[in-house]
Amino acid sequence: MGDLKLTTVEEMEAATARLLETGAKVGADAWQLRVKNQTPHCKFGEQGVCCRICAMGPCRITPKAPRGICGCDVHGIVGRNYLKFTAGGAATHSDHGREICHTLYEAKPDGAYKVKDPEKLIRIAKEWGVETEGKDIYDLAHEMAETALMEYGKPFGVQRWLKRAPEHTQKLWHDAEIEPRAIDREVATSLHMAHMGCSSLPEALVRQSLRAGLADGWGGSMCGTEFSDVLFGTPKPLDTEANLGVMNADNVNIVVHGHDPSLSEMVCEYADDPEMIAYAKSMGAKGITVSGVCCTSNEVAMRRGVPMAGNFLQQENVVLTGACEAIVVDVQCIFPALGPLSKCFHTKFITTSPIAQMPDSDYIRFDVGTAAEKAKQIVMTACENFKNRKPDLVYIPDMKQKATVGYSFEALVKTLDGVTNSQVDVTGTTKPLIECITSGVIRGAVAMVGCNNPKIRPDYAHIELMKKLIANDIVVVASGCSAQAAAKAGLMDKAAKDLCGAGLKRVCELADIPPVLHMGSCVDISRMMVLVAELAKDSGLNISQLPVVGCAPEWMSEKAVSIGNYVVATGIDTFLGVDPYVAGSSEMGQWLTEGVRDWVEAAYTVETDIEKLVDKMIDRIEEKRTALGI
Ligand code: XCC
Ligand code: SF4
Repeated sequence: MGDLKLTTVEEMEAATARLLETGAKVGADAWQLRVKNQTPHCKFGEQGVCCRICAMGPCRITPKAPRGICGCDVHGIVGRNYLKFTAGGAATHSDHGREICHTLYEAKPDGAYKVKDPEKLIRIAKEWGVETEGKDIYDLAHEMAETALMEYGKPFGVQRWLKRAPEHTQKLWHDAEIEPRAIDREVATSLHMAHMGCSSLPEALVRQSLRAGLADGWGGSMCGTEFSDVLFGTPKPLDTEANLGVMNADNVNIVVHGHDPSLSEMVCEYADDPEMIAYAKSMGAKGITVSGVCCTSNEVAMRRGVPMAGNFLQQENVVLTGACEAIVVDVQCIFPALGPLSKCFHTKFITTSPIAQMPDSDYIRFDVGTAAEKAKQIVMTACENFKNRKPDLVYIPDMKQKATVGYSFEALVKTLDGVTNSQVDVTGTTKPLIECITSGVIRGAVAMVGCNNPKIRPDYAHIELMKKLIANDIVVVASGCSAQAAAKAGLMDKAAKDLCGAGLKRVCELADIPPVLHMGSCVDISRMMVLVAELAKDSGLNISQLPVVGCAPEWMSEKAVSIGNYVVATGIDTFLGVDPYVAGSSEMGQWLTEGVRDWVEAAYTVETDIEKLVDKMIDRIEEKRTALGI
């Protein structure tokens, strides 16, 4: 402890440059090169003013052509595009959640998938009013899986999970008519509204965007998180490592990438199997190293301590090491570039999901029924590929950091239990955290989430923002690629307490936590929703009064916009470092940055200047404190 040396963005960039030299040697393409070909981007697209939802178009709005052929104005076009963007994200997260429910439905005591956290299953069953007494845990699992699956298409009523929110929040949602009904319905309704000749009123389009977002965060994503915990265990703090240096040149390297833990859990299971390790040895390797990229990595890091090779814009780097025997992917955020790139090396690019099929990949179709044998086949394929490695192409940057991860809501509450001087019993609540915030030891919290985007120097915004926040005694909870940026830099090492202000440092010491807490993958932003809901209930405040904000400084995906919408709709001011293609409409800008506040007590701030972005967040947190008189 105390001897922390952060890995700087400059060091990471130097490592990437060295890997790109290998790429150049073998004639590989790279995102850095493709960005150049795509710059400058289409101005109409950037501003969101291009419409091609009917075959009379495409129409694009300019001062000389202020309306499309149907007469739609720029606000309608930008608004529809924004809603469609949201619907894409909500569908994606929610379908991931649905897959998890199906996996739970197939769980068997002697099968590949088991119920690892029966207590959590029972807790959720009670919450949902499902009878648990005397029921076999697997019968209950199947019943709960089916009940959850019904949430996707039920004809009447609103999402069950909404009841977790404080009553005040539920009332806001009800009054604004944004309570999500069936999950699939909100996606379908969004597409319906955005069809030619339906909604072109920004207010209506924004309202549905919030509703579709809520169907994700308080619907599909929450199913994904909660039932993943039931199946694979609720994360608890554990130690791991992050950055490319976690790959091991002596071992068979398998990199898991994507989002759905159903696949990666099985791959990890088999990679630990003595029979497989012996097989790797018989191929000339010393063992097997599994590491991860993107949210699949977060899932297995949180539950198994599997190291994180990197985040979104590092996915090509793992292949460029020349030491990757197989990159095994499930769904989402997978560059189609991995196909041609892996062909420049010995790497096997293994796709596994009917949802994410790509050229130049080996497709080993993975499903719940055959999970065990397919996972074994994947691990064996990787082992057999070890001998095809070209030693002169191997270069793994010697770069990694220690990270303590695994802060599920449950783990967080437990960890913070001791950090209180309270005379009253606060066990199992968020009250210790509230005390820290009220007393000013911690000024507030920021939820840092989202991707990398070449429009922002990769990881720089994540890391610099977090450093400044913790120095100002603001605790950071992180997920997705933002969490991985933190881990790679060293901010999830407990020694990072030395970068904090005196108050947060003290809390880190007392609770034995790092100042940036890894809460999981992007569907796990639902954990953050549960956290703020409980903070509000335990403090008697509204969520919007808490000195808490959300931030996605480098986001790129449709999912991120869906997330932004539900975070705002939950009452949390949200700060974006990249514009969601709404710059072309003053009315849409007005709705998102101000108008929605009348409905949900929070709104967006878009600020592409990173320095200003962090200052604005700190100011907002201090404003909230002042309003509370703390
Ligand atoms: Fe994908 Fe989830 Fe973004 Fe990372 S943070 S690039 S969405 S992996 Ni979700
Ligand atoms: Fe053009 Fe209207 Fe068709 Fe869009 S819906 S492409 S604006 S005619």
